[in-house]
Amino acid sequence: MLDILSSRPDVWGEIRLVASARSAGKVLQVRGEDVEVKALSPGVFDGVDVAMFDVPDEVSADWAPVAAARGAVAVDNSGAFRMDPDVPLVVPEVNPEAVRERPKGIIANPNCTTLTMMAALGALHRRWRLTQLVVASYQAASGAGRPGIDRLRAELGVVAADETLGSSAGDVRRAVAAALDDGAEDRFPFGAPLAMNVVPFAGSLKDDGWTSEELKVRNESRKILGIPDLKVSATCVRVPVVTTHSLAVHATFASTLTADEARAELAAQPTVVVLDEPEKGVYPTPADVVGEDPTYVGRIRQALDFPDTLDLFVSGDNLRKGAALNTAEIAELVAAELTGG
Ligand code: 11C
Repeated sequence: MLDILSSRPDVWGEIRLVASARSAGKVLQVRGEDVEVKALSPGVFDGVDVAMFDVPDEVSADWAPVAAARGAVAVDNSGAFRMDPDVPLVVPEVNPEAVRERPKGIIANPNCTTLTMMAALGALHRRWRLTQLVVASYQAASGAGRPGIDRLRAELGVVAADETLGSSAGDVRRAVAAALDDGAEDRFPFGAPLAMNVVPFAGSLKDDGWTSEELKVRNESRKILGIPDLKVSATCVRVPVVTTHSLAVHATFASTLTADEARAELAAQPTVVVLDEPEKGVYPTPADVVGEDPTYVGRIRQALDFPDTLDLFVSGDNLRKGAALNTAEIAELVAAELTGG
């Protein structure tokens, strides 16, 4: 967030940094200046126009209303308010007008898995009307925060040191558990080893075998796109990538569209990059997209047996567009509104 605020057009006056009491007094750099972190308290929001929250759900649930009551517009990156009917859920490329309908003074930023495909799907929906969405995600370890990154790196270190691993059932599981968890095989933060593996589980377990991530993809896509009855089915999978989520998308539209038409429409979007020359090995991969702001799309195909359906592959940096960048973009829309733009 600090990096993004420092590199985007500077529309801000004072930037106040706020954190828990444990971090108060630390000095961090933003816009090239040293700024001392203040401890979270109601008074820190006095005089603030826009408060960007990047904290756990329960902290946002308590404090975003406090910021709003003190006169700030809260832009919240947690899951606390996303499905509240009085809180808009905004992706500036898709529903920028929604920022102005905020009766609670709170605007929500979507989940990074949903966000990764929204700029592309929003553009296709505007032209061909989306009716069904089936996706599989390929989610990076940083979706689970810094501990997730540290864990993946530690596991990669373990498996890199033994070239016999990956040849018999359970050998990676046993080696990682022995090296990192005192041999316990029930402590994997990702549910199973992530190095040399993929894990078909992200988030927490909800009813009927669905995960919280899969339900967020369904509910948030419907709300952002404004299609309450959109048929959605998602399988969320964690992959051994540090940062950048990807999705394989199978999207059905109200009318027939060709891959060329979709490619041209996507290429015309300012925040979408089409990388789609498979004959030359050109398609998005997370390792090539990390650190970038746009959504990258490739492998665009008209589904062979479904002429109204596209298959495509999308990659986007989950920490930038998937989180801090979209939050900053929403905040900039509010700043423009407040300054008469
Ligand atoms: C993950 N998408 O990759 C999650 C992280 O609802 O904001 C973000 C969770 C959220 O683990």
